[in-house]
Amino acid sequence: SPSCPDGRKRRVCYYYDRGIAGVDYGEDHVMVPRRVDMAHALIRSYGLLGDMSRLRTRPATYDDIAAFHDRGYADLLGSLTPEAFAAGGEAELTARSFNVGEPSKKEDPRSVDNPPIAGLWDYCCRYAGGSLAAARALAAGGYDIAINWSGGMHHACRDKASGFCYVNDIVLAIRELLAAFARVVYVDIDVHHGDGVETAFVHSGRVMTVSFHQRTNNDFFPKGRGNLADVGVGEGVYRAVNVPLYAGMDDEGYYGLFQPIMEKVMEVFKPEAIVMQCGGDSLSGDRLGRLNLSIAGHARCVRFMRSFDVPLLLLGGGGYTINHVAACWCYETAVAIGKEIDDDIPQHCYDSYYQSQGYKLHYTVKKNLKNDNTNHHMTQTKNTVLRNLDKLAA
Ligand code: V1P
Ligand code: CA
Ligand code: ZN
Repeated sequence: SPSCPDGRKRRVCYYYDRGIAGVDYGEDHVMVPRRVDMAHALIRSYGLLGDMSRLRTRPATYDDIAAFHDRGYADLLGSLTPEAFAAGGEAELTARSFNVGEPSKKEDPRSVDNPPIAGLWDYCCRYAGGSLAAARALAAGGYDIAINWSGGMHHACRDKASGFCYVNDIVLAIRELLAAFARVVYVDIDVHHGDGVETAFVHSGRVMTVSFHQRTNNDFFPKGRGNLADVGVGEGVYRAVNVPLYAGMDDEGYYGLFQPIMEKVMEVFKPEAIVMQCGGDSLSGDRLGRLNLSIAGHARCVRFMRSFDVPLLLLGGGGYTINHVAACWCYETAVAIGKEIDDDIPQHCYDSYYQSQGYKLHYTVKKNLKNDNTNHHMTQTKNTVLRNLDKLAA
């Protein structure tokens, strides 16, 4: 089958913690944790759970989280409640100092990226616990691919929340992998730049970070990050890779950059493990992103990373048109397993969400969206990145 060109199956383990489905960022917020429950229900309805080990997830502990995060920040996450925040005073001030319920356009709830949500600490421990358990399963050698669609919170910083992310489960997972593997590559196909992960390892010679992301007038979130010229610092020079893209990018243009760049990354850096953030906001029709990838185009990148036969950690991330995201992560789960699945969505508890796409997994991308990526821009970007990577070749 096309998802398994080398004819080899992979041992896949899958982490899903039901405690995440009910988390609520607020009525007007675009981040909907229930999309992971939708993906899970779809995965189950396609019968894919039988092709993977579903392992228990122990929520991350305070010490797990404090291995990367500032203790003052971890303490805030562990103690903040929506009630204490609303009461004002010390709790609100401390929260705001860590960018939770951050000050922005006054009293406009829609502008609060990181709200002081109910069950905040529990939520962080659960999604981070999944990524940590997945990393440990790969480090122990029992599995080839580990999946946690509730992880991938790439913007969280050591001492502050950012872009809907509170705890950076990716950084925690990579640190865990570094105990078993000499070098780890991180690749991020979320429409946003993976700034939290890049910053955490910008000096590291053992972690290469690669992000493909949208760039519009230099003000697309996170503002000012992910420039082609940002290549890492000190031991980390040429081990940060940034691929800025303009709106309207299609499957062909995206893969035309992804394939040669990741091939070169694998050749010169020779990682012993891969962490891939599969944010679904790079898909066509996303509420925040303006790229034009199909599910097949997005998943082709996952299939390509899988083909190297290096331990692979698959994580979620952004994705704001939730029916598209759930369909995408279900399809990518099938790709990980090496199984082709039918385009017709089986009857299940969430099937009404897929009515607008004719109950098909592979919905149709926008036909008349302008692609702002010229061939000239894409060739220049590719050549600059490949030239930088050449400097790492022995
Ligand atoms: O642009 C900003 C902030 C507001 N200023 C202080 C800067 N925030 C963005 C954040 C996007 C986060 C993406 C997360 C991820 O990469 C990983 C999970 O996908 C933002 C946007 C926007 N269009 O960029 N926040 C919101 N929209 C938003 C919309 C509705 C409700 C709350 C926030
Ligand atoms: Ca990205
Ligand atoms: Zn994103």
